[in-house]
Amino acid sequence: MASWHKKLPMIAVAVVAIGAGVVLLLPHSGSGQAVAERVVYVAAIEPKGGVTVDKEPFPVGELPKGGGYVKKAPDPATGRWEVSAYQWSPATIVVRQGDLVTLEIIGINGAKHTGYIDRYHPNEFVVKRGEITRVQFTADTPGLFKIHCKEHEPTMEGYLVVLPR
Ligand SMILES: [Cu+2]
Repeated sequence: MASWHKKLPMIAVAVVAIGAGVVLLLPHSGSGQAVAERVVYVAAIEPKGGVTVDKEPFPVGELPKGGGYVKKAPDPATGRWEVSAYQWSPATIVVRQGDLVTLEIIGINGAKHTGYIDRYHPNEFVVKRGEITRVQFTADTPGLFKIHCKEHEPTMEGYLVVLPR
């Protein structure tokens, strides 16, 4: 965590020595709430449903392209068909302006996800199944910012919501 602070020069961290002790002061907002270090646990998931054609006919309509939607035609042997959609879970992440944010992302479904976040993490990061990818940034600007996955558009799209202080 010590190296974490070194990466954040815009956060004015004042160290004040009082007597023999040292007190670490984080900046405060007008509302009196201190800047927080937030760890948000995120998963790359693929909710799936399936049924056999004797119970529900296979829907013939096309789903939007991009890799996010997956529909498997009925298995000739069993008659079972399946549908799924890739998602970030949670898809909406809410933090406050000034927060030091770590997204700890686990890959559960899908071999690989190439993600990026508008403004806050334009450089791509990769999430692999069974591995954790950590994405860190300081939420310095309020607003809504999309969280993308290049392999699974349009469904694997989330929002980072940065609330103003
Ligand atoms: Cu993906």
